[in-house]
Amino acid sequence: MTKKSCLLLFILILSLNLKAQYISEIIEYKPAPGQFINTPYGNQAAAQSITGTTTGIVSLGAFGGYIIFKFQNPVENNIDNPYGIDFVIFGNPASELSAEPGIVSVMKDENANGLPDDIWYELAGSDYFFSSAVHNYEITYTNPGQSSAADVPWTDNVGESGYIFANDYHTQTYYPLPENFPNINQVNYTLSGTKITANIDYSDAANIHSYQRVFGYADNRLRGDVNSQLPDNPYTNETENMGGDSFDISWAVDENGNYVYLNEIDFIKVTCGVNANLGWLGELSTEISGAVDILPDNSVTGAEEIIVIKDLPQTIYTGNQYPLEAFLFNKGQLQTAADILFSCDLPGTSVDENNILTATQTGNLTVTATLVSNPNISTSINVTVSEPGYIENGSPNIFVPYPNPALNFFGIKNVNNVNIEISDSFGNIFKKIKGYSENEQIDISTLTSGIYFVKISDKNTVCIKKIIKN
Ligand SMILES: [Ca+2]
Ligand SMILES: [Ca+2]
Ligand SMILES: [Ca+2]
Ligand SMILES: [Ca+2]
Repeated sequence: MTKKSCLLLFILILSLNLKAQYISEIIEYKPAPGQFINTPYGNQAAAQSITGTTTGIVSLGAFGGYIIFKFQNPVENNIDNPYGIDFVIFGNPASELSAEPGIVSVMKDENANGLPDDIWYELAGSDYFFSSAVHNYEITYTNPGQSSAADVPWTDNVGESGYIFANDYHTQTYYPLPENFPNINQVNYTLSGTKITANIDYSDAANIHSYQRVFGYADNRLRGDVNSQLPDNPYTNETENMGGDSFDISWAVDENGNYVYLNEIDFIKVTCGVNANLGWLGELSTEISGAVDILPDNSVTGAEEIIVIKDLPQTIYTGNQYPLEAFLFNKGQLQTAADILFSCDLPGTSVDENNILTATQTGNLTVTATLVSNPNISTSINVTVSEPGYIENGSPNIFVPYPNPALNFFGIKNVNNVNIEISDSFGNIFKKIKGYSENEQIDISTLTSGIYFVKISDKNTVCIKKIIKN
């Protein structure tokens, strides 16, 4: 071989290697029930639509639904990639307020047989280490056995149950049909994975919001510049470059939550990571439009350290205690030794040595978590502090709990066949009632005195009312 042809061959190999890869093959698509399942967004053709592109669309259904795909070549965990990011997954969030977080796991074909029969490692995103994450969550969906849309009952392994509600917009059956999913049991089936808590704001029933997670989830961040070859920096809030959701193989953790180094991976699994009902919008369900791998470019630099704060309720109340949690990540890896200090800007508000927040005055509160060793690294969240009152703003006023305050029993007016959930302001649920109709007496005699929230939901509405127990 001449020197010249050798050089040409080298350039050819280089240019082949430098071509970013799209998904080349769908290995498995097993959705949970959902409003898009058995439609053109939720069948095998939908799953195929995300290969070779970033503009397909497939719905994973409710919690636990998943898709497994691969690229033609392994995806390298290359330290020279921008921000360390190895691949990007695109979803379809319409705005910063419509995140439907999917959890991403990766597998290396360690036994080199071409099959995904090795070990899945979850990529630990920003919410993985919060006390609210449930790491071995399992949910079982039961086929309601109807030929058109019907509520799909579920039970989980933490003693809860509910429905994927049928809505008026999608009239087909939501449980995966045998002609589309021959491998899904037609009586019931169980899906599992890590469950994170979405931050959903139900206060305006016409505009229910699901806020973005900070990093490490699919169907979470907005798409950016279609012509960019560079990924979004997941450690900044702005959408940079191609946008979408950036992933670093170095976020991989084992079943105990310890980081595991993988030099490359062969298979990627995306699982809907939230179990939530968005009222008339239906269940929260992750959608995927495609994925692309990222090429090395060590000229790109940006922020690498970020503090993530666990969400508080949008409204907190004077006199209550709110535990705060915040973590420092460096290139997306948890820094357990970091010393983080909380501060508050509202008079009468304080955080004690156990990071418990209390407020004595109403107003708008900014809680800031600052890295003690470098005060330039900080993150803030904003909440409203209110006096405990009677009726939540923004909820349909016709659903009225009475008497309020109540001692041992209360009822709710103007409701028929709804689900009721009674929780405190931390989201701890004390009571669930299915098929409640107006004026039935709800027993709260065993609850301690204080403020509780009554979540009233049916297939069209979710609203939250406040009640005081004397
Ligand atoms: Ca990487
Ligand atoms: Ca979506
Ligand atoms: Ca294998
Ligand atoms: Ca960014």
